Amino acid sequence: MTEREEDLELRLRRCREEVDREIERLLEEDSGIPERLRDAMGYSLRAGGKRLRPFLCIAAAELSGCPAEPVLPMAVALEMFHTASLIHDDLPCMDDDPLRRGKPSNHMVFGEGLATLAGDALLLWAFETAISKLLPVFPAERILGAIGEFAKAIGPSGVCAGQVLDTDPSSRESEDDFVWRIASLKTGALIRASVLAGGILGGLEDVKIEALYNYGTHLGLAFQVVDDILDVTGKPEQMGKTPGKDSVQGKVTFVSTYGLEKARRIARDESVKAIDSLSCFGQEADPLRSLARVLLDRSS
Ligand code: GRG
Repeated sequence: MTEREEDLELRLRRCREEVDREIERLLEEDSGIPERLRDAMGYSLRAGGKRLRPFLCIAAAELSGCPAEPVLPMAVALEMFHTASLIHDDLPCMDDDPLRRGKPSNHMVFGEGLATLAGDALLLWAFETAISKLLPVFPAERILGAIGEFAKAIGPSGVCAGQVLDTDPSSRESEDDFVWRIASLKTGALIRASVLAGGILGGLEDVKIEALYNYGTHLGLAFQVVDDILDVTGKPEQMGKTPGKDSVQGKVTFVSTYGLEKARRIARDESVKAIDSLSCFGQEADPLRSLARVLLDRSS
């Protein structure tokens, strides 16, 4: 492992610990949540996960010298929504997966009704948390900017749009760029919003926000291509979910569209483009650069 990769490992671990601590604190703090709902939300929030979106948000905020701690509520909000989307994605009416993050999916433990509500509640708790905890710390226009990017990324022209294209056969299109559209909406939009939210809260100037936009776009694509590759080549313990489901369900993926080798090339190209997007930053962007490199290693 290179020195930079070791540094990234350490940063990722620190971020995971901070996010996990904050999640525990919030779960304890809100006494208005019925116990069953708290259990269901807590089950998926505590089930592990790389905490990649919080890491991106914090690393982007740090580009302007902003410390991690005040940005933590935004980082946790991104993880809350991400977890909500995984709960809903696993439901029998969607991808119908009994396994997530190496454990039985939420609906397998709590039933479909409560799992649906746990996802709904996490989505809305994300906004409640971000707004209430950021307001005393950041100027209102930065909070609005960050939350605006978040909302746009996950709504009807973001993650939800991507999920419809991915799961509804009637929305299928035949062109090659369909798979790019699904990936950039279903996965890329939230990854991009994570870096944008951090950058905006940190007060970066427009040209640097644009660089983060490009970085997030390419990183999000690389991430989904790698996820598609792992569905074919990965082991259940590496993925924490059922491998091989994409082809069983007839999903349009980068592997089904281009084959394994070309998919690997696309992942590499997108990762390089992500790194190139950061040319206006100095060493302060090394964690974001290293992440794009390490991400690729997962698929080789
Ligand atoms: C909750 C309103 C609402 C909408 C959700 C179901 C749905 C709409 C969207 C599904 C989106 C989805 C599951 C995209 C896949 C993204 C992806 C590649 C997830 C895996 O992310 P990792 O590897 O997972 O970061 P961990 O477990 O590490 O967090």
